[in-house]
Amino acid sequence: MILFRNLIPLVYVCFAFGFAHCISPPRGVHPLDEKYFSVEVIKCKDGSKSFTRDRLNDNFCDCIDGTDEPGTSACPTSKFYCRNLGSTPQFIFSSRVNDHFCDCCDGSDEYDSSIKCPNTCVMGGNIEYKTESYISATADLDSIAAKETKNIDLIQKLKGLKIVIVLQLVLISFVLLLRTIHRRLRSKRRRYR
Ligand SMILES: [Ca+2]
Ligand SMILES: [Ca+2]
Repeated sequence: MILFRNLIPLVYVCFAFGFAHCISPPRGVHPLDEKYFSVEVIKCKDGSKSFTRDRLNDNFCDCIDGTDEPGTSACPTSKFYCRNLGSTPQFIFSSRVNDHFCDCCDGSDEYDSSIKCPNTCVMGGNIEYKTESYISATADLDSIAAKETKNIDLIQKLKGLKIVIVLQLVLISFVLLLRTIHRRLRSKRRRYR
């Protein structure tokens, strides 16, 4: 019966705010802090005051230390936790939440932004890793292109050299032919004398 009574408000919250609120942990919260935020009245971590659960991530700063806004940029002192599954989890400054720059490799910091951050965690790193890989790949392509250009230049030079050699051979053959004709003519002249 007690369990049933506890379930009624939960079901109501689920219908009122969507089932994601029932299943998902609060946004920007470290897994070890999930229990801390699971109660109905939550204390600011600096002990200054308390706030009700509906003020958690409501985009209004209630605690000076930012305890109530781990998932928004409302409190300048709060930190957003990126889960980054498949890579390294990290905390980022709340000012980086929805600032139109991808900071978490799972893209979770830009959940309400005009830009869409791809999840690059499974690619073995973060955005910087991806950018570095891209730069590295671009550099490799440039290097290959430069090598190909050098090879083409070498082939063209060899072709030019081949033409020069062929022309020289033709010239030498022509000279030899002229000399042979000249000798024959001279020998014929001697015979007629
Ligand atoms: Ca709040
Ligand atoms: Ca960001």
